[in-house]
Amino acid sequence: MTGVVMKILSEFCYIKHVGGIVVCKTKGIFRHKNMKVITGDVVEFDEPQDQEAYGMITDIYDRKSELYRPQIANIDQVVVISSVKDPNFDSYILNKYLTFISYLGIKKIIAFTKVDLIKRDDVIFDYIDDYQKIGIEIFRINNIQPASEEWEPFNQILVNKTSVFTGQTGAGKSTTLNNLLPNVFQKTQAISKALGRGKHTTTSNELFEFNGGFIADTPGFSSFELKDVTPLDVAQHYLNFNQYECKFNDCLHNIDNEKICGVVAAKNKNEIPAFMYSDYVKLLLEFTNKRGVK
Ligand SMILES: Nc1nc2c(ncn2[C@@H]2O[C@H](COP(=O)(O)OP(=O)(O)O)[C@@H](O)[C@H]2O)c(=O)[nH]1
Ligand SMILES: [Mg+2]
Ligand SMILES: [Zn+2]
Repeated sequence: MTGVVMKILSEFCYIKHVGGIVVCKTKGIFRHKNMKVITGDVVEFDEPQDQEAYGMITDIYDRKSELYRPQIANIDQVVVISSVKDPNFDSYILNKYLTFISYLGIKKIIAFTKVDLIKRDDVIFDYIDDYQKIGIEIFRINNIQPASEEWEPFNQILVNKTSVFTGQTGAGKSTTLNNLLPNVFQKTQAISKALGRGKHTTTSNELFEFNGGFIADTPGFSSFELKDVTPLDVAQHYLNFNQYECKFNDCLHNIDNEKICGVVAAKNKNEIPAFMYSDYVKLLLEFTNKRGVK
């Protein structure tokens, strides 16, 4: 039988399959082969026999994507929860993590929260619109009014997908998840609190069923592992820069020659918003320096 690992508690894997949830252990043979089952894995398993309380996982399917902290496999999309105020909108942090999500080969989506805290004509909305203009899917979320119309399209993108929520502390990840999963998510958090564990210890490695797919929370950006990212990775995965053609294959888009670099040409034509390019230059520098100290 085949199923998806929803969570792992010590040696027990909770597997969702067509018939419901079954608890399984992994075979010792996996440890020899250096294979480890993680949350999100699609696995093959034998159901519990007569007297046994648990079944056995017999095989792990190849992963189409993998996040390391928290360790979750087969993620279709990462939703970056980004508040427009408290904490204030920070394009650099956002752009950095959008780059990393693309680097992992995962689709990126932005949900801007706390839109109720700024005026309709606030300049922040121009920045938000720029993401949409360059082709990134964005949503505006007001968690104070979870029943409002804006939630319907947001609900739709989560249908049949495995989505991971991330973002800065205080951006509204948990509040958004509570609004999507009022019963399940809150209950889990209440339990982990009662057990005296940190809020995230039980939830961050757990998939919750939603709209035919799954959702997982993460402790936030700080957990992302960026050390393997090179300046060239940044160049190739930053926002939508890969849609522009450059004369060099390994172009870092930092030579001031629009005949060679399609990105520089697009920037000069204002097709790329200025803040997105200046964040890029800063990011490139951050990762160049990082390599230097390695
Ligand atoms: N005004 C307003 N406050 C929000 C919104 N979303 C979250 N908050 C508040 O922001 C604070 C941090 O939210 P939380 O979900 O704990 O953030 P997390 O650290 O990303 O999980 C809480 O006090 C929430 O009530 C929103 O859309 N509007
Ligand atoms: Mg939280
Ligand atoms: Zn270039």
